[in-house]
Amino acid sequence: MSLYLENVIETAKRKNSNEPEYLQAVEEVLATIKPVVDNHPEYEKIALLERMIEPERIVSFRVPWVNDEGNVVVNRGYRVQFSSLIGPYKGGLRFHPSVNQSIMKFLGFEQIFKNALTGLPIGGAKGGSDFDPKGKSDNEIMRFCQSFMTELYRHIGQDVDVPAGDIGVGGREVGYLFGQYKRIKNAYEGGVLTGKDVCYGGSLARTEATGYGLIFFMREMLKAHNNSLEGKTVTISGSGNVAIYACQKAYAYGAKVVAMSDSNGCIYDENGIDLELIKRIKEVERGRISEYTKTHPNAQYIERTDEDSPVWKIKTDIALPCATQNELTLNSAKALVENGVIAVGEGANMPCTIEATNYLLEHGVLVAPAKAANAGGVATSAIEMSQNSMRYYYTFEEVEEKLDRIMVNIFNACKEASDTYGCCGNYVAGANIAAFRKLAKAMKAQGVV
Ligand code: NDP
Ligand code: 2IT
Repeated sequence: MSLYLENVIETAKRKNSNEPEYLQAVEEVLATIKPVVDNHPEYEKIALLERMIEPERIVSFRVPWVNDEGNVVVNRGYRVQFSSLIGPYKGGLRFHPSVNQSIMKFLGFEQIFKNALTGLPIGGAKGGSDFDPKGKSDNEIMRFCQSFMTELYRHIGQDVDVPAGDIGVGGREVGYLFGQYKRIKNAYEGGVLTGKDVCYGGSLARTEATGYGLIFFMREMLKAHNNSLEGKTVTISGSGNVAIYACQKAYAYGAKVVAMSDSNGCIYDENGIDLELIKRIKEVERGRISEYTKTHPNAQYIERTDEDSPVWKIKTDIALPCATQNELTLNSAKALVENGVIAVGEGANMPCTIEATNYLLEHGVLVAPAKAANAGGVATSAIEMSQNSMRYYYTFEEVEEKLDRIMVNIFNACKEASDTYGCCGNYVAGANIAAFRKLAKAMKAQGVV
């Protein structure tokens, strides 16, 4: 690694020693862009890498709200406005008890690269709270969202920063957030949030977009290696928004999904997962995946007992981690390889540890990296923003067709970069390089800001 890159990493480690996820994301990118950085000695003088890894702004705030028992609860809210280089800050909101500054920064950092890959004019951001939506009533969720937005509203706007959903934030939460924003601003700024319901300005196919996009990317990657989804066995972690629609599209291409999970465990159904049942349990009843076996007693529920999810021990051709960061460890990667996995597609953000990714690549497994493979969600958010600006709607088919084209372009960009820089077939490096080249060019063009 060049001295400049080494120095940047060392300084980042020193300045952010208590932020492991953020450092992991930065190191993964910096380790792969060496060939580009080596070709541009001028980057060091203009501190290009130092500027790229430093968020433009971090906002952290108190979120007090009243629970159903009448007690006041205080959570912490965040918005990391990482980069406005190529468009307004853009990225989701995560409500999960694990949320902290390190996780917000890693997600914001990854978002810059992902958004650059979409080819659309969106910068990078992430936000959220350590609020745990599990077991909360609708009214509690609404009061929390209203309190959260009462602070967040002053930092966002349809040309400034446009949040959306992520873990724990779906259509219901976006609705409450939008309602409060509109009330405070006394203006209908449709494009201030994406992931809205279609009845008040949302885009058709946004709900499906991340999962569908993941499968479109997988289709392209397999095609480039003379393979396809047809007849393949698929296992998916998670059973939320991304997992559900990845499952739906995998079926549409003739694959068979045999396992899905949540944070407590996984179900294995050798006849193929009954997706309608999963949707009812997770989307309507907001229940646990273990309930699946009540309707399908022949399916198996395997409880999680340690950090390695049982879902990766199941034999599969294609593994799709669609739950959370670092959910696919080196142990899991070894189990997958032993069982003959062909491809891993990252629906979640940074689901594979660095050791797991390296192990998979070294063993000839195709890896579809998160920044590229799950970019369909944010790309469709950008399509939602453009529909809001035009005050117009595209049909479901129109949005899906645009999404498909974007995912094809993203795969081609990853492939071109990996071929050009001598890491043929390594789309992890390809995605980082393709995005970095664009961002570096924009950063140079805009001067020292
Ligand atoms: P949801 O909240 O809809 O679903 C999350 C799923 O992941 C649930 O099944 C949940 O299980 C599981 N999960 C969450 N945290 C953990 C954990 N610590 N360990 C094990 N399982 C966990 O979220 P999404 O589907 O929207 O997001 C999933 C992933 O995809 C995230 O990494 C997100 O950043 C990424 N992503 C999402 C996009 C979107 O458009 N929504 C776009 C791009 C990426 P449980 O119910 O037990 O918590
Ligand atoms: O990680 C992600 O890309 C998202 N959660 C979606 C972000 C968005 O703005 O649609």
